[in-house]
Amino acid sequence: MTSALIVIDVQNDFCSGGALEVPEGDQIVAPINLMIDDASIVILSQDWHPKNHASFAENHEGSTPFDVIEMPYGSQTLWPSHCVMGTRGAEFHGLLNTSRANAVIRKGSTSTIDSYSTFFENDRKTPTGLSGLLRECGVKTLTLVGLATDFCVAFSALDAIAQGFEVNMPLHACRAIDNQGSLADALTKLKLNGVRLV
Ligand code: VGL
Ligand code: ZN
Repeated sequence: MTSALIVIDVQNDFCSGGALEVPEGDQIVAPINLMIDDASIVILSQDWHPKNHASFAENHEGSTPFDVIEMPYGSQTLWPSHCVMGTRGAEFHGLLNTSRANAVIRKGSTSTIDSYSTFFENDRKTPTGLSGLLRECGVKTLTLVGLATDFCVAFSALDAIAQGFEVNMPLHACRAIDNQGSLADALTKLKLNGVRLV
């Protein structure tokens, strides 16, 4: 049975000194590199926003990071500006082994909508094409790792389940933002939906 390793958003802005630093984010690079060595299919995802992106607090007057606003597709946490396309912050962590990647999926490039998941934008409808790619390659089982456990990895895992894949999430290779209980909420949802937390 074919499986794929999906490495979510291991980018400078989510690592130490980055614009949206995830605590201990750097610590997952070494374990992920080991998993990359053993994987038959490797997909990397990259958060890739235009400067005027609607998820940036800076683009909403009077807002500060971590405020929550209502958008046409639901509530949206506002973030410090991060992973702006073409900047150093959007590049992969310098020690991540990107050489064996079969494909890189970029997401969050439409200014009006965020995309935590590497399968669908936050409207839960607009696809990135990843499902089709995996299906065409005969992939049935996914291992999801990366940043952040409670946002992009969790949203990707839930979409993957909804798309009919079996999903493993080794938590030693993920780290969380954990804003206002977001990690506990995500872990509960992941378990309920059949994601295997290992
Ligand atoms: C992410 C917040 C905003 C993530 C991306 O990779 O988890 N979180 N953009
Ligand atoms: Zn983002």
